[in-house]
Amino acid sequence: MNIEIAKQASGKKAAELIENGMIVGLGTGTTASYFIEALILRCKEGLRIQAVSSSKKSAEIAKKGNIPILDINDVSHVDITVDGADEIDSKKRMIKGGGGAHVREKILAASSKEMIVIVDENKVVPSIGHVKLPVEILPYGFQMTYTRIKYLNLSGNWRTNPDQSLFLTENKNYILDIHFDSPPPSPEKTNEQLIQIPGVVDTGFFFHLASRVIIGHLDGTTNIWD
Ligand code: A5P
Repeated sequence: MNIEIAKQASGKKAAELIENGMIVGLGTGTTASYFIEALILRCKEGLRIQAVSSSKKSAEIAKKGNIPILDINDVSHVDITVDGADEIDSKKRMIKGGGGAHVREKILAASSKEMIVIVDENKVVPSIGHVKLPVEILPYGFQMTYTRIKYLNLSGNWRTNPDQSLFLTENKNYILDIHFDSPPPSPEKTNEQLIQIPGVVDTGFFFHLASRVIIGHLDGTTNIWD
């Protein structure tokens, strides 16, 4: 499918920007996986890097390709994090977390000197909020946490596994996928209101984190927002 070509193109372009000696933050998701595969090829050609991962899945892919994975608590800094997004607008505001890894992804991105975002062209939108907003929530008192979210006139669905049990993040928390009738006029305000509620670990809103954005197109070309 062409969309895969677009994702792969952005991942490959990002891999070209990685330099010897870097500690690289690995995002999660299909586009991030294309990046990791391209990075493995570069390592086979002689690139020497180490990585920290936002998920077990990305760590597994990298390890299979012999990329050394470090524990985030054993590194003092991350040079560059490369990750996908579910939606991004022209101000580089994003919604992430379709894969349920946004809390770790945000920690990695915030700890990095640079976050490169890799997306296919369909992810670029005039305003974010068409996709559901994943919000990670502590299991303790989660129904009461949801009641307080509903006071904000927001509602959503608890993410489930195929067997209908509640999905658990790698942090052992739940995810509420909030649905907006239309994109929120101020995602920043909505984010502030949500993160002030006890029990909310973090939202999938990412602001002021992306630096370069690599957009992959259906014909396999890319362009970069600096
Ligand atoms: C993972 O939790 C997400 O933040 C992903 O980065 C995001 O959902 C993009 O995923 P795809 O590259 O699979 O579309």
